[in-house]
Amino acid sequence: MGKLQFVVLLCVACGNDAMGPQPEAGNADAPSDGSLDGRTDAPMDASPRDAYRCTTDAGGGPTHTVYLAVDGVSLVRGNCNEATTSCTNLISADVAVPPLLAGNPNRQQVISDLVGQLQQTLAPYEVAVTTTRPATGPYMMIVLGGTCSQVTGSPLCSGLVTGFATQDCGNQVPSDIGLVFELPNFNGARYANVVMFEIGFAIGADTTSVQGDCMCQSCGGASTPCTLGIDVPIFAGCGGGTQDETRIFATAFGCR
Ligand SMILES: [Ca+2]
Repeated sequence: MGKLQFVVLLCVACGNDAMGPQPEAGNADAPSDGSLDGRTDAPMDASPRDAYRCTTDAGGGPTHTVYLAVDGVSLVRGNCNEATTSCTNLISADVAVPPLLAGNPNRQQVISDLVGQLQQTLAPYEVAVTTTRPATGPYMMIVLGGTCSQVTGSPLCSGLVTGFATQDCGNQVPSDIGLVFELPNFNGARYANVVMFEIGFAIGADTTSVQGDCMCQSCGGASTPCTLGIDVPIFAGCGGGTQDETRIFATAFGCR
């Protein structure tokens, strides 16, 4: 099992100084290629970096899956981060997460919008988004539903917290689990942005304060689709400096 990094709270509007890693100041000379420590680069490593933007088919590769658990799932507390067994260290006790927006008349529309936006944002990459649990792993599982306190029992929960995730520096864990909480007035687009953040976190991307970026830690309330940047200044969760998010996604999933 890969090493587990720290847990980050993704917030609707919490300030960067309120929680989470601090920005690294004046580090203009840091590597800008977003390379992942200890990881062998994917075959499309040939420069120029445009190759990472998945503008052309890189020749296929394994199909990856992001499973959105929106219909309720039982999570098991453990020192683990394993979607196939629903085992996670993000919770304080075993918990049955309720379905997302149970009883809400807009439920299906929200889920449809959420899936649609994710599929559009991830279209360049070799990754499928589904609400049906795969029969076998590996797959990433993003659990949506329940309140932060209800699901995690964590004292860190507040009305601003939209999700919990474990940062997987170097993407060593193949079947990560992320949690997204049910929040008032969140539509599909807003949920999609939170999920994108968690997917990035689970493949080793770092957090940023850049508005509109998918790894923006304090942009959880944004209702327009987030984007993946190329030279994004980041906090120092895995490294620091800047990161090429298109490269990180292409390395993790491959180009479609
Ligand atoms: Ca991972």
